[in-house]
Amino acid sequence: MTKNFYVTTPIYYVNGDPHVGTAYTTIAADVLARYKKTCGYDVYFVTGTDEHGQKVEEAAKTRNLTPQQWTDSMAPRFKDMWEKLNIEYNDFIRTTEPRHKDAVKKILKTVYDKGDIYKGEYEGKYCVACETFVPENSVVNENFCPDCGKELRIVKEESYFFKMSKYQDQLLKHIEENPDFILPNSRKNEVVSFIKQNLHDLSISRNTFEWGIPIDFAPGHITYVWFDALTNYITATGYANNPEMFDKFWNNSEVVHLMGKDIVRFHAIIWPCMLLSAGIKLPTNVVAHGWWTSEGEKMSKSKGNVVAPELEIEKYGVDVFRYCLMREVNFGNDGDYATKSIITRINTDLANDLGNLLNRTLGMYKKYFNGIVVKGDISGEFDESLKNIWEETLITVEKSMAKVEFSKALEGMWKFISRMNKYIDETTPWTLAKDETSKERLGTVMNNLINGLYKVSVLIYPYMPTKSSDIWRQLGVINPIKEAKIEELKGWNFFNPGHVLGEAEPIFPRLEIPVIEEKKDELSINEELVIENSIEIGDFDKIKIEVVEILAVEKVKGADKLLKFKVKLKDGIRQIISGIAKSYPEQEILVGEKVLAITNLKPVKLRGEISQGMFLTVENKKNGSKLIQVDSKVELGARIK
Ligand code: ME8
Repeated sequence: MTKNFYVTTPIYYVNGDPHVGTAYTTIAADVLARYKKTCGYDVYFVTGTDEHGQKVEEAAKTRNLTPQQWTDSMAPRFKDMWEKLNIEYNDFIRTTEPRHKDAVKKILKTVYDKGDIYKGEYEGKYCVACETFVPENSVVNENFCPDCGKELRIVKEESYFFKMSKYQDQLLKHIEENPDFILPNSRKNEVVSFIKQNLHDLSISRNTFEWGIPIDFAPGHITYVWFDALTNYITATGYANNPEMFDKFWNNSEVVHLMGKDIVRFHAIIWPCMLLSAGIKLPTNVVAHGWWTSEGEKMSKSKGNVVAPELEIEKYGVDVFRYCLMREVNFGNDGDYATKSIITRINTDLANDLGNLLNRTLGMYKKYFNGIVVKGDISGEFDESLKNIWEETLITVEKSMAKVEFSKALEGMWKFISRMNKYIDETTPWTLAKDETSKERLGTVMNNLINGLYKVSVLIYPYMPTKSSDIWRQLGVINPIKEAKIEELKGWNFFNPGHVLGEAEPIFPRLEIPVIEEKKDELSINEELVIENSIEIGDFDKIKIEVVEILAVEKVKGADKLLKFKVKLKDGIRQIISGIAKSYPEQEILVGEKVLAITNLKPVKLRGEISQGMFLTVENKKNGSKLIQVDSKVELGARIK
């Protein structure tokens, strides 16, 4: 009997375009789906968009659109992106579709009939960006969301509650009995300790806005968007209207939900509780991956560092982009998307290791046997070790994929690829070729290599569907690689004598690491700066600048530029003559102001008047030199240092 496998991504909010984060989960799901197909499973893979809720309603409003118009314009952008990334999903679900509304109504009714929904009042804080209720003890800085940092809204409204607390023990028991229910382990521990702090009942209805699925037993209320969204996983498998399919891809299937760590609690707590209440089987695994940053920083539109998959595909090609994402970090860990490490990864793993192996092998086959497969039954030194590593690789891949550890599976494959490169160096086909008596051994060595490449191409197919198919073409295999099965990789003789190999063409070009222009830090300084006519600090200390108060001011007779001031210092009253009359036609306004003056200048006489100091002024092109005024609260005599 064929085994069934159902894999999902989160359904993404339509408020932003897909980016490297959403691409990551979707590529991961595609890799898993394709891998399971190579294992002989009947696979169903669903992705989609989450289209209800306050966030969407408000976003549409700011664009003068109805929520439906807004979501209709956004959903295709996800579909387009998934096509570009070669995502082979079976179904794209939109929560505004009638089939989904039917499913939500059905599960609500079932849970309600069970007595697990009651009417109450919700009073508390709500994060619209995360569409989540935030308990008071999680609020940060008095009114901000602990997850996204946005300001919270106070909500006080009649609401229907789901008795989630009732399922706490049952859920804990399930997690305990199914150690792989939540993967990776670190996330499981986090979820378990959260549950142990006691689950609260969940508010599952809203009645202060309209964009959602109405609740039959609660007129005026719409379904809380997460209760609605999580249900998509059963909508898509026919919960409301296709019992046969539901039986196949839910009840009798492995069910794996993939998501980022941001929403693991919704999937590992709320969703299983909903299913327990509705009497539906729980998923097999809830797998949360880590968070991507870009060149070491959190991705954000305002910083302009959001990694756009289109651009990456243009630079490296789809398959290489998919490979790098899956290989760069362990699935549960956070990762940084940095050009330098991506290019290093491409050059070492793809161009050097795999690309070279393919080229060398096909090049030698062409040179020694004209590209036509020969008989080769002379096993020799190193063959055993190569074959052993292959056995290990198969086990590593199987074990890693069972735990959804993509990078570990790839690591295992590359161990085999490295072993094959080493095998070439050990067996030195070029030496064997020189000796006519070693011809058959040479054939065996070369056959081991083409067989190894055939095997590897099937294993890398889920990650790089096009490149692996290119390898098959170069090996002269005409069947479509998507039909390949891992089960068939047990032997070592895929090629019969006489088989014609294809032409070798480099499939992974080496790339140069671009010299990335140093990002100009707006606050950066020039440490080499030379300052002309610089003075020592001691020179400055000689100048006494202090705060003085203007007591009186008048024009100096016969000098239309000069004003005569009486100023108060800490130790008495002085007279200062200043050439700022043009800047202050109504000089009286200055009386009472505190200004800065140099008070240790040698007194001089100007137009017969003594000046016992000098005001500091700012040259102002528009309206002449102005005094530097100081806040009236600053103490008289305060020194400028
Ligand atoms: O949460 N790194 O939708 P969403 C890694 N509609 N993954 C990232 C990421 C990043 N920087 N940014 C986003 C929702 N993701 C709900 C889901 S499901 C019933 C409802 C990925 O558009 C990751 O998978 O905010 C994360 O969980 C998801 O996008 C959040 O997508």
